[in-house]
Amino acid sequence: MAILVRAGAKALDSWRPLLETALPGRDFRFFPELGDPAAIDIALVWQPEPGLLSGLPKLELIVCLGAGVDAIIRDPSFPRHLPVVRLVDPYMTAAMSEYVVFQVLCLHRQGLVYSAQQRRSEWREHPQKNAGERPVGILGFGTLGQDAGKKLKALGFDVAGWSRSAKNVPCIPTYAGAAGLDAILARSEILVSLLPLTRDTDGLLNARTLARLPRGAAIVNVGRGGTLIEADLLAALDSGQLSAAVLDVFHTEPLPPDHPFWRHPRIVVTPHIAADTHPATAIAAVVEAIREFEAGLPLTNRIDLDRGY
Ligand code: NDP
Ligand code: OXD
Repeated sequence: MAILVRAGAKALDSWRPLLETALPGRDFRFFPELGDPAAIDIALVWQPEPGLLSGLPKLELIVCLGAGVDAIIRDPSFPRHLPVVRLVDPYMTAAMSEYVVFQVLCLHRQGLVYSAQQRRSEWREHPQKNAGERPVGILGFGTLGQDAGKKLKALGFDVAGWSRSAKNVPCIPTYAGAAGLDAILARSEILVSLLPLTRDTDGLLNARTLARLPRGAAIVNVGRGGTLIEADLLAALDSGQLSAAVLDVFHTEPLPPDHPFWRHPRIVVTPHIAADTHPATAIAAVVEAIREFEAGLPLTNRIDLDRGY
């Protein structure tokens, strides 16, 4: 049987030699070269075109070449009976934490304010809190959220985390479920979202929830663009409810050139680069998922389709 690999052209150039070395003798089909679709039993995919997976009649396993599986499972024709494994790679986790720590520090140390002042040659000091006086809330306290939270905590920030199920993380207060949401919002001067996009998190950052944050709070969205109502963010910035937003993910990617976020003085835009898949390290997780599947073992990072992540 054959393994389909579907990723962007540049990523395929990296994946091809790694896969051929790690799984010698296997029959790989590098998209768009599919060959006989009925020969494919495993698909390694990132953002597959709608209909691609449902067109593989003998498919048995889907491995996502990224952490977020939303682009795979939102396809209405997606074969829902099949197991989907998401990527968990320590390199990606470390990269995400670097991004989150960097952006939280920038917000905490008023980077946007001082950059704007420099452009005006304006020498003016502002009161500065210590990290311990800065409450940071992390929505999505899973693999990535907990690592970022622990690193922010090590810098002295007053960190809390929010997840669907209750968590017990040493030295970090945690909140869970709908009942815990308002409480973490109310304490978060900087709110980081590392939520997956699911039917429950779609539009979760909206006028109502942004209004629960302390006045002048800032947000960092690195989860998925669909979790944030863009018009509500702009309104919250205009009203002063929010002071700044750092956004790495968007409803439409690439962000269209005429989108108001690009030129907003209190929005930082990065092009979905917080934590790219790094094939050289991610190969280990991909090979492990195939090994577990072929040995009939439970799949370590299998997603729960009912939860959507
Ligand atoms: P995990 O599955 O490990 O963590 C997801 C977290 O979100 C869990 O804590 C989960 O709760 C929580 N969660 C999910 N739904 C809800 C809900 N309805 N209410 C409250 N909490 C909820 O995923 P990762 O940490 O590995 O990745 C998170 C996301 O980060 C990815 O899905 C992807 O969208 C994004 N990402 C972005 C990248 C970028 O470059 N910008 C790169 C990589 C990932 P519980 O623990 O109870 O299950
Ligand atoms: C991912 C991403 O989910 O890159 O891996 O966003």
